[in-house]
Amino acid sequence: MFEDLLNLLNNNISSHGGKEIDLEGSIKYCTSFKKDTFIRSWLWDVPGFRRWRVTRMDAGNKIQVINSVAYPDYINNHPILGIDLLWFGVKNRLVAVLDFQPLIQDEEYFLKYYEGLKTLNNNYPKFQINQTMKFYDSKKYFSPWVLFYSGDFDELDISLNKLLDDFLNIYWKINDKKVDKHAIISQEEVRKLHINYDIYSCERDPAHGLFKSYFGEEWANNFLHKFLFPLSNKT
Ligand code: BLA
Repeated sequence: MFEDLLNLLNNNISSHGGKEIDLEGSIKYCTSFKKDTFIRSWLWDVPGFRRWRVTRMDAGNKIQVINSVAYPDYINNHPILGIDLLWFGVKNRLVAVLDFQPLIQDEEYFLKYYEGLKTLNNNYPKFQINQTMKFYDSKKYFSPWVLFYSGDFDELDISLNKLLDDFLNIYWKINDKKVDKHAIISQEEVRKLHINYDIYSCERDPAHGLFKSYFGEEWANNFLHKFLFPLSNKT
């Protein structure tokens, strides 16, 4: 479960010039005190990006997770790529969120970067936002075209692999343009917005409770602050 999605994502990153950066000890791999559960992460150095991380949690037929965030270089004001895929086995429930997370909520910005995502969103009606977010504010770092599904996995009559593949290819179209000479946001402002993204996400992320229950509080705190959102420690 999710193995194909993970391979698709990591292969896609490496085929765009991504080089794996080695991660230390328990950040790279950690086993749970609960049976047959582990979490494994990858950090990628990718042209055009200052950081791209991937995490996979495997708790067999209880929980499966793939999570990834790509932060473009500060020189670009491109949206952050956000992927959060979770499957809860007991209820066969899928939570899938894929977005080009906007640095700002601005008409011109949306016009510039969201044509592809808008089309993808139209093609996946079941992923059109039809529920309010409980943990996050849907107007902060989420776009109006976020693909968001929360419900029975069997009611989805689509291939998640195809969706992820399409989603990544559309994101590359933005990033293949290299440096945007007509950036709407200055480099310094982009840096501040990335810091705010990490602070905000670290505060809100429902993953903390999940990690605490499988890997302990100390590991959960360390993982969130050092790996998932390292800029959250900056003021
Ligand atoms: C929801 N994400 C969740 C939930 C969990 C995680 C446990 C709650 C699921 C539920 O409804 O029961 C788990 N989040 C994780 C894990 C990691 C993590 C395991 O960061 C790290 C490995 N979340 C993101 C990113 C996006 C995102 C990048 O990390 C953007 C695409 C979105 N996750 C997101 C949203 C929800 C969610 C929108 C629903 C929460 C809500 O309703 O507010």
